[in-house]
Amino acid sequence: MRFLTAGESHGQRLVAMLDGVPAGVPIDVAAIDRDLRRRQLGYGRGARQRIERDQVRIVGGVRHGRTTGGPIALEIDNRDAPNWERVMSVEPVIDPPAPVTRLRPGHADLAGALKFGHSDVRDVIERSSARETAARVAAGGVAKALLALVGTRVQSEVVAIGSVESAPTWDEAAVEASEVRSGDARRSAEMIAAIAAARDAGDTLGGMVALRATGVVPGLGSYAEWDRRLDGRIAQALCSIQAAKGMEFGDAFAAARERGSAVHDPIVLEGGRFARTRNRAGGLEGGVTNGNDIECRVAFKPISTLMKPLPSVDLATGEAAPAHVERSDVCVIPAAGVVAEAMLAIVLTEALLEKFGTDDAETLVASVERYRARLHPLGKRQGQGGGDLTEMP
Ligand code: EPS
Repeated sequence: MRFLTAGESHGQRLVAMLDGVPAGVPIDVAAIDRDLRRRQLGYGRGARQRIERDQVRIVGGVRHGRTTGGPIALEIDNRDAPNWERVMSVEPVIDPPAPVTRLRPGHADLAGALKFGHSDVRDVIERSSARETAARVAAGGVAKALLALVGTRVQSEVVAIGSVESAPTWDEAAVEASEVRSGDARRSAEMIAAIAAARDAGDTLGGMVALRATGVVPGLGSYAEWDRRLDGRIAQALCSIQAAKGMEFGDAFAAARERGSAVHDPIVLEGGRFARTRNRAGGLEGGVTNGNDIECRVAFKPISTLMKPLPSVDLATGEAAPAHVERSDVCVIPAAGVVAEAMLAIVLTEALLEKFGTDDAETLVASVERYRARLHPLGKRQGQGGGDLTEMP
């Protein structure tokens, strides 16, 4: 499967293209729109989200509610675009807007301008903006639909905003009811207060998101080649999200300070099935899914557009100048969780299709069932009855 997005933050629309999705995957447009809505919510979002009402328009690859096997083309309109017609015109304009030249520390402004030789940072901002993540979430909706066929589900929960931390509850109803997507009501209130305080100070806040995939097919990825290790590929996908600066599988950073005997997850047989007494590895060993839930966390820096700007330099004059200020968010961590779900779903779908490569969903599901059944004899050989490497979904 291949996946690309295109489009600018204030251009006409965002586009996502997915190629290599098997035929026959049921696509529920309302479910994709629900995820797009979830991405727009969250305490600390800016005024832009009051303008947008993100909805997917599928313009290729789906017919009568099912994928056809052709490339899937997805579009999401930018409702704000009419207000940016002159700024974003595809054709040259006779009265171009003043260029953006005051570089924002933390944003792609300087690195992007140096790389592409832009003298107007607007050319960088428009594509580096996290608005692009709406297209990722729409594509992730297709991936989620395919994963559902083999019993795999992806969830996210906010576990830190600024210095307010909480343990994941995985209580989906509570998470979705919380304005910061934390299942812990007390911590939610503290997180909201922290965002409000940052906003009042003209500042921004980052945080952390926990991700979990359940019903994961064991054996995805590979230990045999560096670029096929699934942990590395998941890390790449998650760290590619705007503002993401780090991630860990299981509790990797805590485990780095402990001894092996405390860290590795003992293997036991439970009713003829292989099981673990804990999951500190986060569901991957040797770059391969081991059948446990995939559990990881992603750290996001605070948004880099500050209402009280940091000292910077003007790209055009080379003189000291405060950074550019424009409409932005105070905190995007609740939305970042929804984007992270999409990226994890996309990588798991890629890995699933690599292992069970096929043109149609029915054959895919049958192959996965046969593979899962093949894992039984291991338990049988040890006289434990019909064991399975993992729980069947
Ligand atoms: C975003 C839309 C953007 C920003 C945000 C993400 O809208 P606008 O730039 O029109 O306010 O709110 O983008 C950034 C934080 C950024 O640094 O570019 C969205 O839809 O997610």
